[in-house]
Amino acid sequence: MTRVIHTGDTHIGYQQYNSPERRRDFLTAFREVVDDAISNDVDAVVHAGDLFHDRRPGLVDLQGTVSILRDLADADVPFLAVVGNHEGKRDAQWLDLFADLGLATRLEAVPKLVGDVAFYGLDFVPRSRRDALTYEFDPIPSDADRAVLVSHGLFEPFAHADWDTERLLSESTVAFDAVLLGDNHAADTAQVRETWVTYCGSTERASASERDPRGYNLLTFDEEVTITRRGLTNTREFVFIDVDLEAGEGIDRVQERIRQHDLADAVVIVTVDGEGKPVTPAAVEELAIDRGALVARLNDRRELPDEEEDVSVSFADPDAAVRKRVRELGLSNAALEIDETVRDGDVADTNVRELVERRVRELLEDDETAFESAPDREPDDPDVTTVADQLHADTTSQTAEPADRSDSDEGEQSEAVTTEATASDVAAEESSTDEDASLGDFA
Ligand SMILES: [Mn+2]
Repeated sequence: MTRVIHTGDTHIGYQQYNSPERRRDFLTAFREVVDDAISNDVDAVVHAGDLFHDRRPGLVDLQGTVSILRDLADADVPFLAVVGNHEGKRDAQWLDLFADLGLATRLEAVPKLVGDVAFYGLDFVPRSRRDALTYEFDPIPSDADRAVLVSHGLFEPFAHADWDTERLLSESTVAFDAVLLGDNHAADTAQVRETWVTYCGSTERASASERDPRGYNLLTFDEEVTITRRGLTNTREFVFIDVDLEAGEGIDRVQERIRQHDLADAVVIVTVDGEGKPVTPAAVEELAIDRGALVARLNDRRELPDEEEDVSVSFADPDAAVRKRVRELGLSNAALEIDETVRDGDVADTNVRELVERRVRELLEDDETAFESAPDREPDDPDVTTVADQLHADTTSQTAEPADRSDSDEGEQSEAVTTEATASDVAAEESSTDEDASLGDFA
């Protein structure tokens, strides 16, 4: 019998909501998974990608990761992993460094045997290159009873899928008993052509859309393949407060609802829908922080007119001018989030188009009015372009060039793009109304 933990999407180094505590949380969650692996004496920890939130993790995050992997290695539990879309670099991978240190095995087309199970790996592959994939793997060793593929991407038959699992399984030179996946942060399991296909889910919430408790999978390979879900107990508490306001109701009603919850050390997500009067983020966030919350965010789904804004712009500070101009566009929070993704220096150029497409789809699924503009100008103002126009113009003009020259430039970005990102990074840090700059289920 062979038992392994299947985890992934740990996103170490993510300073969510600009909170240093949140940054530590992602490392703590990985620590808990590894501690469980050691105390349960499993045969391996399998990581399905996005160990790091981006391809430039900080030194403290790297030190913490090495320390955790060292404890796992000292307990003689192998760490087998593939590279996710967020952490991928052009030449060598962080995972290669850990392998050099004897702390990890990078899974590939040549199997790694654990007990009687042969583990294969397939790193994240951008969609533009998937048609050319041949799914060729080395034969299953004669002393193996089972074959397992570990990969990262949005596979069918799960939500937002763009990767053909049937084709993978039918064209693969190896018959897999199970496919262990990362990328979709929602844990789920299905059967495709007699093969178990499963997502372990993220270990900390990388976006406010991840409401379910976090955990990982425990797989047992015996007469049968058994997939069991295990919950994590030390993840940051998230308190979701959904308020549907009636006409005439406002901040008083929202605050009343906030007071009904224990918010100590929690991330508090207040979502307002319905009608009623304007509610300012500050009024919500201050009360929640007063009551002990670590972080609080207001997500106002209603369409209410904004107050007039001062339109003067100083060009002494170009970054400030960009921030101001973006605010004046009357973009929805959803559009602002996409704008940040496009200009985010941490997203590899070749991934931008795909990430934006995924995020737009998710936002629309969540709320079909997500991209309606904040009506801060007269609708008959001839100077107003629609949000769709803006978004189209922004994404096409900014992604076309990097995408076209893409193949040789998967990992590193040009100076121009890196410089562009500075403004959005600052804007993201100063934004108080937006959620986080994450990519929801796909971050
Ligand atoms: Mn991820």
